[in-house]
Amino acid sequence: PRISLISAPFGLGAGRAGSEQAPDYLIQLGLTSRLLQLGCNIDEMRKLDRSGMAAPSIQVPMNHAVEVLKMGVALAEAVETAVTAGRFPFVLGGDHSLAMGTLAGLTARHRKLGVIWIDAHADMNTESTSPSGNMHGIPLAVALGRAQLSLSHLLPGAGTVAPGNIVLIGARDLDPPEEALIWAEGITCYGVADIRRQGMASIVAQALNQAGLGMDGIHLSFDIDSIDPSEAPGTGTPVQRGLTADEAREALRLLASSAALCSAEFVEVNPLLDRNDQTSKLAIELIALFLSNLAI
Ligand code: DIR
Ligand code: MN
Ligand code: MN
Ligand code: MN
Repeated sequence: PRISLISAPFGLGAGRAGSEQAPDYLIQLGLTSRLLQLGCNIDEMRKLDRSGMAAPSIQVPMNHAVEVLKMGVALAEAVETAVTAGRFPFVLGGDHSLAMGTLAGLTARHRKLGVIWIDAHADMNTESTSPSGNMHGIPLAVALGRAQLSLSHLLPGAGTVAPGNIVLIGARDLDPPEEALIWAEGITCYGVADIRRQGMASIVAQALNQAGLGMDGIHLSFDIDSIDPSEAPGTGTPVQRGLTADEAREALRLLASSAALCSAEFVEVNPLLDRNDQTSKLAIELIALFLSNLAI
């Protein structure tokens, strides 16, 4: 498919600085040349800038909320434009608060959107349950319509994502209110033990079925902290006992091959916290694997 590569150099939704450097750093380390070498059909490359964007009028009592919302507005518009033009949006972050912008843009176009969320975390806190005040911890609660902030604050015409069409993979560090929300909404969650028992291929097949049932498309949100810190140390909130890099490779290859996938984002690489560019190099490899295997 024709891909719209949208760089979002933004990290103020995380508790530690550095993820805003990832897009430029990955490109400097050879990301785009690798994609061109592999023959990826990149139609458009955009780098977002939040300066000049107007923040929505809602007051959000969280860290850097105004900046997060401005970036979300810019990203929502870019994603909506890409989808309208028939392109596959690939968002390169940046921290995971960006998902609010991506999902706003997507739900404005796909009324029925499934979401596969590969992450050590559930990102399902609200403004009132967040232990950190960091906005990268709330995007799924916002998408569900369970927070004060909603996707439609970022883009008029944005919708919500139904709990039955959200699947979490790799989650292993959940705050109690997030666990309660997952239970209350009946959200499907595959932990690392499930992956070891059933194999990643089976988990991905189940996730595609669950997330995509009756939907217009599926969005993949990939947080690099899903991978074990031994293989991906360069991220702001590492959590032990994660996916192996091989499991991530298998998941991304299988997801890319599904015709149901309509968009993806890749977030939370922090070059400042990395060891010898280990995480950045892995990220480049995973993104190239994913984009070069995209179906359609
Ligand atoms: C924690 C950490 N649940 C929070 N979340 C992270 O701050 O809400 N998400 N790191 O990626
Ligand atoms: Mn996350
Ligand atoms: Mn995470
Ligand atoms: Mn936590």
